[in-house]
Amino acid sequence: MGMSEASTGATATPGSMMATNPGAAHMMEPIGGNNVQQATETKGGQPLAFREENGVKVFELTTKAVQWPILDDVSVTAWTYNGTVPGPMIRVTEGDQVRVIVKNELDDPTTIHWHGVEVPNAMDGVPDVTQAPIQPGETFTYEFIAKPAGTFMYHSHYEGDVQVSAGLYAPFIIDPKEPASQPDIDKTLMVSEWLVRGGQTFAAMPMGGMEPNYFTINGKAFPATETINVKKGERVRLRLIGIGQFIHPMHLHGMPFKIVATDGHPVPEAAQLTKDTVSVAPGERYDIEFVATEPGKWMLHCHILHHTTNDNVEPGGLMLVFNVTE
Ligand SMILES: [Cu+2]
Repeated sequence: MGMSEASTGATATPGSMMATNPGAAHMMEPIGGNNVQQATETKGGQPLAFREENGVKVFELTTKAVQWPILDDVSVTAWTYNGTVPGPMIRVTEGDQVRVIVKNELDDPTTIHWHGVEVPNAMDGVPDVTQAPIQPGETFTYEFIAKPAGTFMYHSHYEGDVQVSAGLYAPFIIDPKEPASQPDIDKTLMVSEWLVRGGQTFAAMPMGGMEPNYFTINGKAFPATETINVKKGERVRLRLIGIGQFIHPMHLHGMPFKIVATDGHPVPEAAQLTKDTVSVAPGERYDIEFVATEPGKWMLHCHILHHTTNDNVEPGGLMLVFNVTE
């Protein structure tokens, strides 16, 4: 997806496009690449294994394009970390020395930003500001101490409007050194959007002709979203992460919740709001907790109700079921 291709004027454009700046052409090209493989994994956001080298936790990521199923019969062309959407979860403990080796197998340059993690400036992943972009075929190593504890994420910072929308995002969880009481269920849910038209995938964004027609939680649209099974009386923590370009007021049926952390930082108990809906804006994280007191199949869904459709057909998109049993 280089500028030479963009300047030929052969760019496929979805719908009515308003951008006339040639520099904006990257937004309008379909997500693709020379080597798009079928995804071999079906679940994104799973914990990434690491090795220990002299007290450093070493993780390896490879950026690559895959066909990623968001529904049984709908796949998107996604740019991924290690072949899944979201990419694999990096989960470490506060104070850990972390090294992440990133190999770029995309046709485009990329970088990684450690969103909310307090890293040294040179590790912040902003192209041409804190580092040179990682060119196709190149490898770059990030290294930093994991701090503070909380719910964070990592994502591309290179042409982020396209690359993040295309799937280059994943959870980064830092557990406290001395954890407070642990919930029985601890789920991280990353919310985003897609534009699929004519069998091609485009980066969805809030501009004319680029609005999304699919919406995913952890890379899946309802009914392909995970059903979360909970026993009555269990305490549930959800780490909601907005990583698309739209705001999503996430509403839980059946049981109110408390907002226990915002953007990774704990909310003092006296300040914790009791809510049944929380708007998750792009880049934000909300950790919410509730006790599953009522048996039944309870929905968590976005309350912009168009976001609970698949290509304009309800039900779909940003819905998932909590199955609370005795
Ligand atoms: Cu929404």
